Amino acid sequence: MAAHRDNTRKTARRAGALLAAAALGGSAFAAAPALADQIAAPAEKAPTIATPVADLVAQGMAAKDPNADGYDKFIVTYKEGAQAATTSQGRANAWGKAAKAAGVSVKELRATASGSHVVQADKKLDQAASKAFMLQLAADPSVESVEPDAIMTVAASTPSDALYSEQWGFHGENGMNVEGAWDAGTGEGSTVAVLDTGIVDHPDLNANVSGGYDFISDADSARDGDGRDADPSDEGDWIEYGECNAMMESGSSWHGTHVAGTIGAVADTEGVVGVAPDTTIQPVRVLGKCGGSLSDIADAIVWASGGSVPGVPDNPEPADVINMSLGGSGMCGTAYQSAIDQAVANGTTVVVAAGNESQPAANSRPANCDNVVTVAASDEQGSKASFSNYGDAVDVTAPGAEIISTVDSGTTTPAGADYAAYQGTSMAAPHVAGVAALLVANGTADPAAVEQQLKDTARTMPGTCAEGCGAGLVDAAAALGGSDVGGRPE
Ligand SMILES: [Ca+2]
Ligand SMILES: [Ca+2]
Ligand SMILES: [Ca+2]
Repeated sequence: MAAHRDNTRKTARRAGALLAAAALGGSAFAAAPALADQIAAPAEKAPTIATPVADLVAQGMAAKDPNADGYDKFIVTYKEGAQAATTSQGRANAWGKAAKAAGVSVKELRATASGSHVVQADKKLDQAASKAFMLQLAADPSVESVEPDAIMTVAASTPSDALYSEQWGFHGENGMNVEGAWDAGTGEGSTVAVLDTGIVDHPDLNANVSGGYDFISDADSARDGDGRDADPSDEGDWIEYGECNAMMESGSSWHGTHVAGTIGAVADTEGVVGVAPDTTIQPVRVLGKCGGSLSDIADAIVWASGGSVPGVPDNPEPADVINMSLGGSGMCGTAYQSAIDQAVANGTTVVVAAGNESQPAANSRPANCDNVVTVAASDEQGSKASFSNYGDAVDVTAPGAEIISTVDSGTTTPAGADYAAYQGTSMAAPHVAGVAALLVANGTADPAAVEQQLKDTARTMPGTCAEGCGAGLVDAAAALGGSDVGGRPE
C-alpha cells in the first residue's frame, strides 16, 4: 500500500461534499445525505505506511502468559570472586546437583553482558520444578542468584499496528483511553451494524466483516444496477459537477469503510486497529450517490436490530450496536423515531453523530431523536472540534479530528486498500460505537445501561467546550472498569 499521497486532493474533494450537503439541506431529499466529514486542512504530515517490524510478535491482545508452562532457560549469576565460577567446569559443578535432582541435562549457552551465564535444560521445567531447580542451584556456595530467562512480549494492550502511533484518539493525552479498556476485552461476540455507504474489500477489515445488506432502493444512487439486495459493497459516491446540486465534483469518500475501521479494524501489524478489534462489523448500505433516503435508513435501523422489513430476509445476526454517522436537518420525525424505538426495544444501542454544522445538535437528525447516543467531536487538544454540533442534544463527546482509518484509494470505483485521515462527528460516533461494543461483549447489553455507563464514566473535557459536549469525553477504560451495571437482559 502506498503512502497516502493524495491527502490534499481528498481534502479539496471532501470540502466539495460538505457544500453539497449544505445545499441539500432543504431540498428534495427527505433525509439529507451523510454528514460530509470535513477533511481537514492537510495534516502536518501525510499519513505514511510504515514497514511492519518483522520480528514483532503479532499476538492476540489477550495472549496467554508465555511463561505459564515454566522455563527451560535460566540466568545464573555467580558470586564475585568465586573461584569455581571462573571455569566452565566449575560452573557446571554448581548446577550439576540441581540438574540431577530435576532430571534434566543442562548446558551453558553464553555469558551475558553483565557477566552472568545463561544455561539451558534439555526440557522445560514446569513452574514448580523450575522453582525447585533454582532453589537448589542458588544453594551452591558460588552462586549469588538464579532467575528464569522469562519470555517478554509486547505489552499486552499495546497494538503493533503500523499506524497505531497516529491514532491519537486511542492513546493520546486527550484521547479515549482505549488501551485500558482492552484489559477487559476486545469486543469478541458483539456485532456493530454500520449504516453508511457500504464496505470495500480491505485486508485490515475483512476478517471482522460479516453479513449486512444493501438498503438503497434507488438504483441510480446505488450504482449497482438495482434496488435493495444482499450485497452491501460500496460502489462509490463520487459526483460530477451539478449532480446533487453540487457546485463542484467530488471523489468517492469510502465513508462507511473509514467508520468501520475505527470501530473494528483488525489488530495485527498492519495499518490501524479498531476500538473493538474483535467485534463483527455488519455493513448496512444506506448512503449512495447524493446520500440516502429517510425511508431506506429507517428500514435499515429496524432490520439491523433484528426487526422485520417487508421484502427483505430477516437479519440472521441482529446487531448489538448501530452506528449512524449520517444526518440532515429537521426535527427527528416519526419515521426515524419509531425505527429507533424499535431497535432499542430489540436491545440494540443506537449511536449517532451530532453533525458538523457547528450549531446546536437539536437542529440535526437523527442526533435530536430520543433513545440515541448522540456524539459530538473533540480535537487533539481535548476541546470541542470547531465543526462539531453541540448543546443539550449531545450525550457524549469522542475524538473526531484528524482520525486515520481504512479507506480505498479509488477516486470513483474501488482501486485498492488505503488509509486516510478524515474528520467529522462521523469519526467521533464510531469511537463510541466501539466502546459500546466492548461493553456489550463484557455483559452490559441493555441500551439504556450502555448509555448510562458511557455518561457516568466520561471525563470532563480536558480542553474547552463552552457550548455543551454532554457528559464529556468518553473514557473507554473507565467505562469498562465499571461495566457490571445493567447486566444482560433476557
Ligand atoms: Ca442494489
Ligand atoms: Ca448492492
Ligand atoms: Ca490493523
